[in-house]
Amino acid sequence: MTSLRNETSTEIRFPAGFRWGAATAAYQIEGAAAEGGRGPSIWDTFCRTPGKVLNGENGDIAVDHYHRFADDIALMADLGLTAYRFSISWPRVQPAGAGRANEEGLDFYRRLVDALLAAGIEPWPTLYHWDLPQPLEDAGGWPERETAHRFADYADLVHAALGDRVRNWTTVNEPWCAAFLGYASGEHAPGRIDPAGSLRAAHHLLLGHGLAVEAMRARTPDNGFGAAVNLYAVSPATGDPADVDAARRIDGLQNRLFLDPLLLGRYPEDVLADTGPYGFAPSDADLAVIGRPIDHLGINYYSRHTVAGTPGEAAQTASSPFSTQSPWVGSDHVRFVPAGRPVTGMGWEIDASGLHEILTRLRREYPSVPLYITENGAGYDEVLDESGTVRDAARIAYLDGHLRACHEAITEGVPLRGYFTWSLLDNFEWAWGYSKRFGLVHVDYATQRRVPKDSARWYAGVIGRGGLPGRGQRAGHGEGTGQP
Ligand code: IFM
Repeated sequence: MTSLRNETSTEIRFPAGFRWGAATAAYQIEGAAAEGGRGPSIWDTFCRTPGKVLNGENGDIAVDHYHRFADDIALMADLGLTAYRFSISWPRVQPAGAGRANEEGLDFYRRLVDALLAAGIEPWPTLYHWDLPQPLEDAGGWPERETAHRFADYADLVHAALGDRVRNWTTVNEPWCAAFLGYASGEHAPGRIDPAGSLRAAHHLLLGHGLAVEAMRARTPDNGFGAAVNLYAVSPATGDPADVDAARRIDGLQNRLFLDPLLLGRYPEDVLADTGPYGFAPSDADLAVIGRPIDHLGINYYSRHTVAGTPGEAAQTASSPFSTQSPWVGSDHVRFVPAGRPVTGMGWEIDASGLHEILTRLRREYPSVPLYITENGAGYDEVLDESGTVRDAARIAYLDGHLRACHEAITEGVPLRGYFTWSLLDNFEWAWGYSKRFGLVHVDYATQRRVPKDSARWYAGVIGRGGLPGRGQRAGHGEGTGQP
């Protein structure tokens, strides 16, 4: 490998061709909920259910990206992004979740992709970022096997429209959240509390991924296909066997339940045993579809879980201010405990070393596949200051620390090929409504005015120089105080 470290300036350089991106998702930014023939999704319904989303907010308008995408692409170009990860809204493309495509919906994505390509930015679409068409939920949702087949049909429609200009595709985003927050704890849409159903949902999301890849690959075998999973480093709170067992269980449900079928073609035996009472018995034939080789794996990383298996007080790790139910099916006795690290505005502990741990673990324990960080970022409750900008030094420190962890993994031989920060713009943060801001760019939700934060300028500098200043010159450290 060519040297990634410029010895004279001690700058940390990423490999040539490393993709520098930012990520978003359709329901969180597009708005235009009733335009262009879009149908209702489970998030439209969930947001209208009292007590599910903070302040009763919703994505009807969001940050109006549907109408402002050209301006948003200009912002991306100013940042120097080489790739942009966005999601395609299934109910915009196929309002009933089945049948013919809504051409007006596809046209929006044709225009978006063409404008990205014209700006020299690689489009990196995700086909499912949680906005299931409501009619499919009415027919049983992800716990039903049929939904996986409907997803593959939808993927095929999108691919037929865009496959000539999109090279890299992500099927499903964070199937853990879609399955367990959606169907076990009910913190996310569709808000069901059905532990057995949530395991079937996880399986059908993976099956949908496999079927979709099969369908798309048949048309363009040279395109790249993968899924994006949200992985956590997991540590036991102490060496007590109950805590060690708790860490095994949470690692199993969070990480291995998705990585093993995708990369090894099997489910982890211990997780099948932990969830045994819920009758989860996936077939080998399905696993063969799920486990077909992929071209890249997306990793969404935010934090580390520290867990205990003994009774006591638990930390707040909920994905909703209204959370009451555990999403950890078969392991709901596990407590999430604070390990004393600084936290983001979401209350998530900042631990860049966990990202390095995950990347090197993937290299050690799984067959080699090109990796991308498809999400990484920090949410805060931010306001514009008197100078009219956001001095988000804590976000810069977070990103700096995590990029250093990525670089370290690359120097150790991990095939990490790109990094997409979450998120380009402040947006609708699911059950937290608009209260948490993850963007590099601040959005005034009343006027839709965009103002790049300090972190946007900082990230543009990183992209411009293809790396970070050397130690001693660094902007901050994500593992330390959370402050630069
Ligand atoms: O906003 C979400 C995104 O939709 C999925 N991954 C985590 C982000 C921050 O919570």
